[in-house]
Amino acid sequence: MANIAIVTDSTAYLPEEMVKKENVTVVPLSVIFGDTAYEEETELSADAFYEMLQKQEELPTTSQPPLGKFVDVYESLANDYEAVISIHLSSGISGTYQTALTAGEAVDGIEVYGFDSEISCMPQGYYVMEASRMAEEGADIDDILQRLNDMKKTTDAYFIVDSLHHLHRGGRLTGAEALVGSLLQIKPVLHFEDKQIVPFEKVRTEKKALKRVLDLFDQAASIHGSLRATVIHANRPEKAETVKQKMQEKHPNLTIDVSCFGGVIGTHLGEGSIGIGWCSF
Ligand code: MYR
Repeated sequence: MANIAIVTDSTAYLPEEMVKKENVTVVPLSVIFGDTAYEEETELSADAFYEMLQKQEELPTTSQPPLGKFVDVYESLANDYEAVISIHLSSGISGTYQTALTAGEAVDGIEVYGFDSEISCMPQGYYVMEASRMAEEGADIDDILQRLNDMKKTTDAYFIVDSLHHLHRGGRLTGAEALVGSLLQIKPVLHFEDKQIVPFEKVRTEKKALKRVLDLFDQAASIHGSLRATVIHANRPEKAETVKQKMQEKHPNLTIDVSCFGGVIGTHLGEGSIGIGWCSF
C-alpha cells in the first residue's frame, strides 16, 4: 500500500483544518504590489489583500510558485511518503500545474502524479479534501485518481465580476473580444470551458446574473441529486451568506460552504466578485 501525500496550491483557499492536515501541503502563489511579492494566505490573508487593494493606486499582479519551491516540497515529502498527488489550479490560467509536473520529474525517491483541476478555489479544494480522505484510508494511487476524474464530471462553477477589466488586464479572459468594447456595461456570467475562462452568458445587471447562476445550480442539483456547493466571494461575506441562505432554503439537505477568492484570484477577478461552485462527492 502506497503512502500518499497530497500537494495543492494556495488558490484552493482551503479551510484551516484542511491546511493543518498531516498529508496535505499547500504551495503558495504570490501577489505582487509594486516591488514586493507576498505569498498569499501565509504572508497576505484575503482580508489584508483587499485592504491593500483599496489603499494602493497601482494594481497588483500575480506569480506562480518557483520550480525550486515544488522541488523542495517533493524532496521533503520523499522522507515520509512514496507518492504525491499534486492538485492545481487550471493549467489554462496559470503555469503552476506545468511547473509542478516539471519539478516532479526532477525529484528522485518519490512518484509525483499531477492532477489538473481545470478550475480553482474551493472546487479545487474539494478534490484535495477527497484525495486526502482517501489517502488516509489507505486507497491506492489509481483509485484516488479515478475518483478525482469521476468528480470532474459533476464539478462546475459560474461567477460574476464587478468589472471585466481585471480579467482582461491579466489576459485570463478567453473568447471575449465582443465584450471588450462594453466592459463596463454588462455583467457576464463566466465559467470554465476547456480549462479557460470564457463568458457563459451576457446579462445586464448583477441581480439577473446572480439569479441565472442560482438557476444553474438548481438544475445541477436536480440532475445530480447530492452535491456539495460553495458560494465564493471577493470581500463580500454578507452577500455570500445571503446567497448561501437562499440556496440552503431550497436545498436543506445539501452542504453549502462559504469560501473566498483570496489575493491571487482576487487580483484577476476584482473585489466584489461572487460565484457558486459545486461537485458531487
Ligand atoms: C498566476 O499564475 O500568476 C496565477 C494566475 C491566476 C489567474 C486567475 C484567473 C481567475 C480564476 C477564477 C477562478 C474561479 C473559480 C470558481
